[in-house]
Amino acid sequence: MIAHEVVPLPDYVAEVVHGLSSRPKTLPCKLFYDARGSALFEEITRLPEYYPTRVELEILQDNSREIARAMGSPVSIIELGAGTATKTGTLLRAFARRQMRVKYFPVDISPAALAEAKKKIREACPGALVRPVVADFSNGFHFLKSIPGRKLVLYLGSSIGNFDWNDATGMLRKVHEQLSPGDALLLGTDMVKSSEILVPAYDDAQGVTSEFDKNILVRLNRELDGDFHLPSFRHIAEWNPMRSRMEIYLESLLAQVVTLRMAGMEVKFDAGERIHTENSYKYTLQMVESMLCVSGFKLERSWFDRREWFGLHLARV
Ligand code: AVI
Repeated sequence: MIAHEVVPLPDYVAEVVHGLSSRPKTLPCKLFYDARGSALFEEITRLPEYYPTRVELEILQDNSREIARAMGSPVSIIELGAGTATKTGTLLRAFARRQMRVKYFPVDISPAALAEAKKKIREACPGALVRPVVADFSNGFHFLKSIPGRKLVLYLGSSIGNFDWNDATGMLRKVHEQLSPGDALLLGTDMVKSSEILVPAYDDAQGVTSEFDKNILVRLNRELDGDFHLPSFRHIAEWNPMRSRMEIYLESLLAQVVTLRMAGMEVKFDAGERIHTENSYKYTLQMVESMLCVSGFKLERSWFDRREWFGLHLARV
């Protein structure tokens, strides 16, 4: 008798089947972030065209003291989606000048990223007490309740911009529910600007963002036994001023049929047909204020870079 090994299906299969059967076709942008995709995103943050990471860091460097002063009494600092905590050192040092011991709780789904974060913060701010929290935000934010004292929650990098309005406000509301009066949120948002700056930031000359986008197909080929032929798709980045967002697509260059064997699915593409893989919303201050307000927060202060390309917003519970 031949024993057949049962390979469990990844938990995102239903979303992929639904997305690729829809019109227009879509894929969830969370699929970008396997090991290769996370490394490619790190590479994107260092590209000359991709300004958000650099500009946000500049705002933090220029205003950390003021942010710490505006926050007031000793706080526990919790960073959602901390990754390797590349930007947080400066802010923690500013808090260290004002309070006896800085308590920093980086939160991420990846234990490897958190280990790296701990190492980085130890170097940048040696006195800080670092307590990594492994958590998947799709299970909520209950972990916030167990962190003692007044809290400052950081959500940096304009990661909020990858959610549609309802999902963004839904997520912020869930964070708000776990906080107490006096606690605060420091939210990073990429601001509306000219398409001449935005489009190259999402379609760089070296093709790293294109590789990042196509990595979703590489992942489906590997994890769902697919046969996407990468050269038959091209990466597209468009500014949609009506919806205030960058839209990222993969466009089929020809009529073709792709098979995802483990999902039991055949996907037909017309020439020029697209898969919508990501949105990245760009905000005005008014949009930020109403997003925070709908979620229960009150915007207290915003800091910008000199060109107002990126904003950091302190909002109070
Ligand atoms: C993670 N996120 C904030 C990035 C952004 O700018 O929306 C993801 C990204 N996609 C393409 N380039 C960067």
